[in-house]
Amino acid sequence: MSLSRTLALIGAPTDIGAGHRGAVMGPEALRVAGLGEALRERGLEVIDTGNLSGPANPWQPPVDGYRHLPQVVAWNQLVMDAVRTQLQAGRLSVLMGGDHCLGLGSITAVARHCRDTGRKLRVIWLDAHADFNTSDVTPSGNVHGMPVACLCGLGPKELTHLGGSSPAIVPAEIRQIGIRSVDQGEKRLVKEYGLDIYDMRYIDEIGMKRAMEEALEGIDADTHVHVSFDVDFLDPSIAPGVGTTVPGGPNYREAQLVMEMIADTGRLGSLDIVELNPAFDDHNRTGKLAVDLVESLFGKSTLMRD
Ligand code: 6HN
Ligand code: MN
Ligand code: MN
Ligand code: MN
Repeated sequence: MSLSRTLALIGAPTDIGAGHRGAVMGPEALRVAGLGEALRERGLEVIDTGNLSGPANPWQPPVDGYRHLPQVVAWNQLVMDAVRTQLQAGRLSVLMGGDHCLGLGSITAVARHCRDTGRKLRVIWLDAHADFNTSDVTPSGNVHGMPVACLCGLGPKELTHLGGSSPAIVPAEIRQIGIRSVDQGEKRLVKEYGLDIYDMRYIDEIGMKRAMEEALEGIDADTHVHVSFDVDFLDPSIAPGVGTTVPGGPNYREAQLVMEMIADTGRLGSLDIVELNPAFDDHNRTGKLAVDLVESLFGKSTLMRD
């Protein structure tokens, strides 16, 4: 089974799940940074499907522990349907967010596609945060801090059952890399659910190469790899264009190595690029870096290797 060489870009311009305004501009910043052209240069046929159109951000305080829940549900339904349509058409799907609450809709669609086609799923979640909060423990009510919990069946029914059945994925299908900010109650939950977290301390101690070897272990010809790339994964010194910076993230080469090692699996089937916030960026520097890293994710390397 060989992976598709046709790729669909899906824009989801919203900051509905975030605590800062601005991720709504993410898809356009990625286009301006040349995402489509860069992927074409990698030999892929790229179709830009344009932007989804969902509810505006009413910018309200949380209700029962969730901010903008109805709008978050609406956006995730749109994303789920769009990703599903592209995967069913045999295309690689690339979601351009938007904030990370959209990972829920994207991965729900990917998980369903894997079930329908009898493939295994491996989600590689690149992030400073575990995104495993619930309404009881969230410090903010922002749903971009909750998508992994919802995917694992923990959260409001509208989100946990987005794709019909719940949970959409099991913790054994996901590896989280680069984590360095986990909230107090969230710590207890990720332990209870047994999430496989490669936090920055672990990466510092064993090195990115070994951490990634462990995270990618077991991927075979029947595995669909989904990468959920929260741009705040990167150290803020190289990627200031995000709303929730956390110091102590991967540097430029560590981040490239992550992408190169995922590319080497040859199993990448779908991608989210989320949390890019041009309002915090410096001349689209973070957008350009994201494109540079995505080129590596699609196999651009310094030398020919085999
Ligand atoms: N993201 N843990 C914090 C919260 O409010 O729940 C921050 C979450 C950030 C989420 O960056 O995708
Ligand atoms: Mn995130
Ligand atoms: Mn994050
Ligand atoms: Mn380091």
